[in-house]
Amino acid sequence: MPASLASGLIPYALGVSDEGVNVSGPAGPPEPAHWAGTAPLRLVAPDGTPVGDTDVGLSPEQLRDLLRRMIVARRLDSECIALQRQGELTVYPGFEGQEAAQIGSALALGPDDFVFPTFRELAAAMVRGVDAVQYLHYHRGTWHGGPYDPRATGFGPICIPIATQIAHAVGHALGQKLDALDACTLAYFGDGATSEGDFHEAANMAGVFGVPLVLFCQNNGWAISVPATQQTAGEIWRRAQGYGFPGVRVDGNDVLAVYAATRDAVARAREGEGPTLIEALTYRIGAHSTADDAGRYRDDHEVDAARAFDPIGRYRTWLLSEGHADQGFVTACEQEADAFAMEVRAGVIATAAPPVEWMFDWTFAAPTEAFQRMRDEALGE
Ligand SMILES: Cc1ncc(C[n+]2csc(CCOP(=O)(O)OP(=O)(O)O)c2C)c(N)n1
Ligand SMILES: [Mg+2]
Repeated sequence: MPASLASGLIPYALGVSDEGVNVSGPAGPPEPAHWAGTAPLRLVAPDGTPVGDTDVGLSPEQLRDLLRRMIVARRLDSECIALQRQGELTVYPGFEGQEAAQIGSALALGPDDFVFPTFRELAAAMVRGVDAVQYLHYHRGTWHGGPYDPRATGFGPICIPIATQIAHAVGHALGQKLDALDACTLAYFGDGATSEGDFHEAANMAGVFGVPLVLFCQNNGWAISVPATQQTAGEIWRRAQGYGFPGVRVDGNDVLAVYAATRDAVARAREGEGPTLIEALTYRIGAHSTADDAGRYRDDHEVDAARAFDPIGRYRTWLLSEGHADQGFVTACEQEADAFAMEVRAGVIATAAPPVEWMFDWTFAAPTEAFQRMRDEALGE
């Protein structure tokens, strides 16, 4: 374990330079604008060279698994966009570029921990064992939130209202604390969510009650068409100090750094040391969702520049150069990803709409007259 991590979060969270260091150095490609400011925790540079202690306690097999999961997740993501374009999904929010942030963080959790997601964490959901076809029911419009079992997977229902899940996560974490469980809760949210009152109320309460919570912000620099610079004047990770717990800024496209930072936050939570706010700097290559045209507000040059920070290319280069995997492994991952995407495609297309009466049957124990009328009309009775 790197010395900085072994001694806890605070050394690299609060002791880093305030002077706006671009750790790529002057020769490196320009980082996305919202990455400016405090240098994030980074173990592998964008070109794949190690810049920190990459021994985060994972075996070679686990290190390979990180790459495999990222390749499979990206392939599935692109298949979902195709499915939406073909009318098989109603709307779909892609996550290309955010694979490291989601997979590195989700893999740092234990089976008894619980995740409160937004609507964009399909990659994290798969780490938790959520069935992808069941997850996609939501986006096909055949079920609310997906029919997967949150208890069995430790992964809550998809949450569309921005930031509301953070308050739910605090409540859940408080329950874990009161029950003295050896477990924690992780809430995912975006940079835009931190502009909501719900974020503040939840973070404040989390600090006051010292709950076992990881607040994981994927800062992609945009809340639909609003750039982070227009909605937040300060750095997100710093807000933690005001709530009385540590904040961490991590390179969200460096899967090892994300894993290390989340693992430490999880350990703090389990040890009764309370919440941690992680700001993962990332960049989403695609639009906000299939209902959005990012070309109306985002410059293509920005997207091209961000590709230099791709989480998969960087990690693959590192993994191969360290001798933990060879090209044959990468090819096998790509083949697995293709086969999996086809399997999920077939599963999604085979998913039929549930009977219309279900919409009514599970709403009221004792239906009102007006409700009964609506039911009859819908069913043609
Ligand atoms: C309470 C609420 N207000 C507005 C919206 C509409 N909306 C959907 S996504 C989004 C932006 C979210 O940005 P961010 O939190 O950065 O997440 P990202 O989409 O970038 O992953 C908004 C405003 C919503 N879903 N809920
Ligand atoms: Mg965002």
